[in-house]
Amino acid sequence: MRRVTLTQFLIEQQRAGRINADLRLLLEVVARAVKAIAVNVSKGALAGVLGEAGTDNVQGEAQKKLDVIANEILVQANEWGGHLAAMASEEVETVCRIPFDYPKGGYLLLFDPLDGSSNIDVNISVGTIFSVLRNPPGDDEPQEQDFLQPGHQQVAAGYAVYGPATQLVLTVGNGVHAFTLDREMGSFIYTQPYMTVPEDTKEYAINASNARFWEAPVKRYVDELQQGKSGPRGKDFNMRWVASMVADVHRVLTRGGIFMYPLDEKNRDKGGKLRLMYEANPMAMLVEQAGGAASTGRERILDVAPVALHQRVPVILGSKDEVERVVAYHTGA
Ligand code: AHM
Ligand code: MG
Repeated sequence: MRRVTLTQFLIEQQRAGRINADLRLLLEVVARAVKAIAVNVSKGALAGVLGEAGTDNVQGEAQKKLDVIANEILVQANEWGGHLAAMASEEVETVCRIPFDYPKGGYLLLFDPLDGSSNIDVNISVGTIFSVLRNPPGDDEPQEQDFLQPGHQQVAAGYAVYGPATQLVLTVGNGVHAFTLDREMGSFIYTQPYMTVPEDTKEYAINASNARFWEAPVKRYVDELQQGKSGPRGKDFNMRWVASMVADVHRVLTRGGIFMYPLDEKNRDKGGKLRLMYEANPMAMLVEQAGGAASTGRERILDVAPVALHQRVPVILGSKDEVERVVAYHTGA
């Protein structure tokens, strides 16, 4: 069987006029960084990379050593290629600038270097999430303001999941495509073209320990699912919660379902739990590109006008009918 590599896939996307040479290079470099992160994640205790780094990130959360390592790998891989105007990372408070001795390009790269890092020490899947925007013309030294573009302006988005296999899932606005890392060859092989979120679902993902903090529409929706066959939905639902958004969303993209980190009494002051620019927007683009839907409960995620780099939002995404139902419960439609 002929194997198509990520490199070949990207060259074909360029030939078809869907991406230019700079965006191709950008995605190649992100993929290379992801391979380096995968090596570190898979070595675990052998490389002494587990545990706390002894520092807090901008969100006031304790950083794991691998949070810091993954961030450094992404920044160092991307700063010299000439394709970026600047970067922003969930782990860094301000805009990451391109060192003055390297050329600058037209794109902005945003990432969550290691999502789900509370799972690292227990050997459960973690991931990297990224989003690509255009640098607004005329701004040579991008400021935070230049990054604050709504998610529908993303030109590419994707994630890597470091599970039993390492997979890279990406979109450039033409469907969702998945690649699996062949560790012996060191290359990503095209394994799932045009992923689609199955419409019919019997699976939901939410951290149910927060149930007492949820708003009424979420309580109602989950309560109806839990009533199973004898309730208004007339069928039984299964629940899954990995607590790595990448792994939970990967499952939704693969076999359907709904993923929710809604607004609740605990996270209301912050606006939600998950980050708009590094988590919600890229995942929303992927899910929409796969035929699903993504909402805050009150608004399409990709239409949220960002006000801050590290802004948080409620996230409800997955199979379209289910997301629309949760939105209807919120809006009373
Ligand atoms: P992180 O970026 O600091 O790892 O936090 C985001 C993660 C998501 O991957 C996951 O969906 C969520 O936090 C889990 O939160 P909780 O532990 O409250 O269930
Ligand atoms: Mg995260």
